[in-house]
Amino acid sequence: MEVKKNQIDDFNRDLITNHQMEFEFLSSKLNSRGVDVESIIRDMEELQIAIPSWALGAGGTRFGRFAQGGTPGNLQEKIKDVGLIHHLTHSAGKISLHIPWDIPENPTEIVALAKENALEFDAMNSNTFQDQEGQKLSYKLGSLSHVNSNVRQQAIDHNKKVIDYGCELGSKSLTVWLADGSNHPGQSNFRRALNNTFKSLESIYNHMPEDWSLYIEYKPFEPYFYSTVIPDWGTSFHLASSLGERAFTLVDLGHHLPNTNIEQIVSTLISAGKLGGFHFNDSKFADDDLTVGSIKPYQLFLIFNEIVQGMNDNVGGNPPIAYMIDASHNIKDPIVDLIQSLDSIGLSYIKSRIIDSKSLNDAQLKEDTVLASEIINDAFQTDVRSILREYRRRHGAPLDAVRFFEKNELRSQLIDERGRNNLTTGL
Ligand SMILES: [Mn+2]
Repeated sequence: MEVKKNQIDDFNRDLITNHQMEFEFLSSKLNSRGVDVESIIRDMEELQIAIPSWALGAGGTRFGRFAQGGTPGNLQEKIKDVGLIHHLTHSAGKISLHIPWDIPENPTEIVALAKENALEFDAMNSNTFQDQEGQKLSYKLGSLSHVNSNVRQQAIDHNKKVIDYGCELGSKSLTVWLADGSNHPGQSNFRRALNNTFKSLESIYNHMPEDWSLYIEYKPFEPYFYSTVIPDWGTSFHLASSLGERAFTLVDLGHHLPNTNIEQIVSTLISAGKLGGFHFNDSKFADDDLTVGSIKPYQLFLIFNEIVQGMNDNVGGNPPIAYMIDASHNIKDPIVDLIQSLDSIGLSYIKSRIIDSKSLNDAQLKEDTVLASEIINDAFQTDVRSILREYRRRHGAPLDAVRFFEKNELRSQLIDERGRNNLTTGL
């Protein structure tokens, strides 16, 4: 399926007058306050969010899965879907593959297709949280932390293989989400499990080429409910610091207990130069994988504030952060949902950029709590949607990507091409 330039031009024609009015009004207001709107629009080009290959199909819950028609049946179609999302937003220029769900059988062809769709390969994701068909040893009681060295070696070899696949695609990083944990007190020796994990990660780390990075994700519970081997950022940070300078912590928004101050974690990690990756999603209760910014947009804005300020000073020498949407949708059209997530990310980023950071700093130093909170609130309450639209317009994208997708019945076209009942690999 191809979206033509004239389709986008026709769509934008109806919205352009209103848009221009709104954008000019907001720009002049912000410019008069010393905000350089043009530089924000320019910098948005750098804010490319990776789409994971498992997010294009219908997600399920442990109770089942409801079919979505026209979802991708292979890696090629997944790349085309991400290409479409990028074409409609100019914000999703990266794809993140999961092995073994998306093994690139013909890397040369896959690299060419990604290039055709203006996509780069972001972090590779390994999987030792499931047993695969024909797998010799089971991960039921752990993988990198397992008490049996043969199981650990199998998990290490899998991660090395994922790095090798990534090298063929031009990826530069590996994300390890370790599901290992225990369900019963006494089942696992915490110190042994952590030590085994470190040794396993060390072996994986040493397999990475010089220009690769390792991202270590953490999660407090699920799939195990008594303990997790890497439950929090402190454990991830400890492992990353012990491994070396190319190992980093990865923050996934959904991997925190309720009410955790995630923006403070982000701030601490950037100060230490150890924030490698960031996974976006939203949640009400646990790791719900809901649309980014749909439940807690204020939190997302505060996180971006820390990222923008932290990366500006960057005293800790933090490398550029690898962003990815890590969500799974079982009700909405996955493409529409990803576009809505990208909208939320873009808006939060813009709002964090219009914070009057100099006045905020002055207020903090003058101990003026009220003024400091007013400055933060003023940025959050500003409707910055016209800046996001202007960014999209300048890159030949529709002013409203969700409406464009629906108005042009793009899902129906995908169903015509791929069928109504095809299966997408993934969760
Ligand atoms: Mn994640």
